[in-house]
Amino acid sequence: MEKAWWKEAVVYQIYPRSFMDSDGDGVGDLRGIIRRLDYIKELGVDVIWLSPCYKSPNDDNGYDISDYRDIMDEFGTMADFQELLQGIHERGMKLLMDLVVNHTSDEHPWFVESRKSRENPYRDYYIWRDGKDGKEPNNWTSYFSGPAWQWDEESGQYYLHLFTKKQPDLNWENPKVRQEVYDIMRFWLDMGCDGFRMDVANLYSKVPGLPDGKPGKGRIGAEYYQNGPRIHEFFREMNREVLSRYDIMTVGEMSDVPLEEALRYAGNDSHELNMVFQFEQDDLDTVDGERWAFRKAPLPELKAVFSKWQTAMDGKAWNSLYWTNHDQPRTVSRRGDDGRFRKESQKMLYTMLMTLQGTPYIYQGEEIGMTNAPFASIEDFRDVETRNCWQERVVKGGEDPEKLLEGIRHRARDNARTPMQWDDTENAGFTSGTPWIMVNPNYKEINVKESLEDPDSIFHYMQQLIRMRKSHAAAVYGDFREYQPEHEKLYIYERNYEGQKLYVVLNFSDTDTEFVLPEAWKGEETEPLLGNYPQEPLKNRRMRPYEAAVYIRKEK
Ligand code: TEU
Repeated sequence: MEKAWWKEAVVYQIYPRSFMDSDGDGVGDLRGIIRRLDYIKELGVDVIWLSPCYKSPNDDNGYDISDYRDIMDEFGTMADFQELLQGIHERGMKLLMDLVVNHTSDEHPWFVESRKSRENPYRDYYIWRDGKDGKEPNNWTSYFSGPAWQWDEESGQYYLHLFTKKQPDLNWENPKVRQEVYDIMRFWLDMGCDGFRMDVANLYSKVPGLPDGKPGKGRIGAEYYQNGPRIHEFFREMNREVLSRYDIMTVGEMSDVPLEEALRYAGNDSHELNMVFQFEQDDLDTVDGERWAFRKAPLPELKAVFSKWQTAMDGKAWNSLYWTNHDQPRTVSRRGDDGRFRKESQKMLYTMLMTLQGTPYIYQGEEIGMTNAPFASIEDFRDVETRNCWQERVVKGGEDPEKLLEGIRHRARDNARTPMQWDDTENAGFTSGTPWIMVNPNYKEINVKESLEDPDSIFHYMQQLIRMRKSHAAAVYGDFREYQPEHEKLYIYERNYEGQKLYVVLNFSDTDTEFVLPEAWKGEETEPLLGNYPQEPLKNRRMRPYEAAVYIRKEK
């Protein structure tokens, strides 16, 4: 197993809009982040991934970029950015930028040109097609409701947008587009940035001819643009021209990436990317293509997903490990217990993340156990995905609003986007103005100040976890073996690396649960390494509610 700094790193994701507001406009900004760098450093992470901070009309909170070489007005200036980068480097951390190049904003100068006429030199930067029988060129639907095509009156054609109509898809078939993207990447890397998280990175290559997709309940057309025919060629080209020339880290965000594909994108010898975010754990909640279903996946199913990726990638490719991000509900509400056992369950869940093979990603607020928000009505939501869907299904489609709202409450991306809770003062110390989205009222109890004061807090436990990972190579590089996979409440596994052995036992339930020592562990001499309750020896015993216990084999 080849060692690398990005395999040993722990990443912290910042969603700038919701992190810290320094100027009272209710929107987080770069100077706010600068103010909190010591806090992030104290947690013990190595890398900060910054969600997009480029110029943007914010139809999708910065995932619609109108200038890739400048900073969004609400977030600050290029000088602020440089100060932030320097502050990160001075503290021995690195900065991962968000690269959003499947699409641009419709306000990007390329698209402004492109839509002017069919003859415009930028026409072919995007995907334009004639209609079919007075309708869209094909039946593909957008991730954010409705058809994936928008009619443009002036030039008399449709353009493709897999996300909102203000996010037209770039035409990666055009070599000029790819060179533009590589130039943008060089711009940020030459400035000193340390890598990229690549947005919807498996959607760049569409099947030529753009055939109709298979009709069904969920999104239509995905089989013709996910992991498309030229995608690996594009990444090898990008790697040759840009990535291989810098000592950086890359992670491609890829919903619907089968294991065989991930082994190619992130394979040791693939010369593509370092790792991918795969969505299999998230997809467990979805029932029958319903985006807003909120089934809590039974533990054996969740374990099967993680164990499969652990085993299959070992020695061949590298995993990324995450529970949530700016697109997912809060971890403790989704996988743990955000009531009575909030602290215990959050600690247990992150014990798992920090004891698996791969690079762990912590989303802002997870280190203090932030929860889903009690959104009262549709007016409380800001996310374009949610609002579009409401428009389509309730306003136009006449669906039962209460039923849909219930699903949205559980699954909405806004759950992760409420402001970071810094203290128990007004607006949780996030802003002196009016926050752009509601603050979770539980900030009085759940906040950074409280967490730093409480020696038993999730924050301090997370620090211990990160330190443990850094001082035990088996936690990073060890291979993975699972026991009792059919157990409905416990996740039991070991990690082995060059004679170092870790044993992990996790209770995913809110009740005392009988733990029976696996046959293979009998007679081993072990000692407790870490846990979220007072530690007990590794033996047949009761695991307490949401207990996590990590052991290490005694040195001979
Ligand atoms: O997300 C891609 C994406 O399709 C999912 O994360 C999606 O938001 C989720 O499955 C819910 O439907 C990326 C970004 O992370 C997201 O914030 C952007 O909105 C999207 O791409 C478009 O750029």
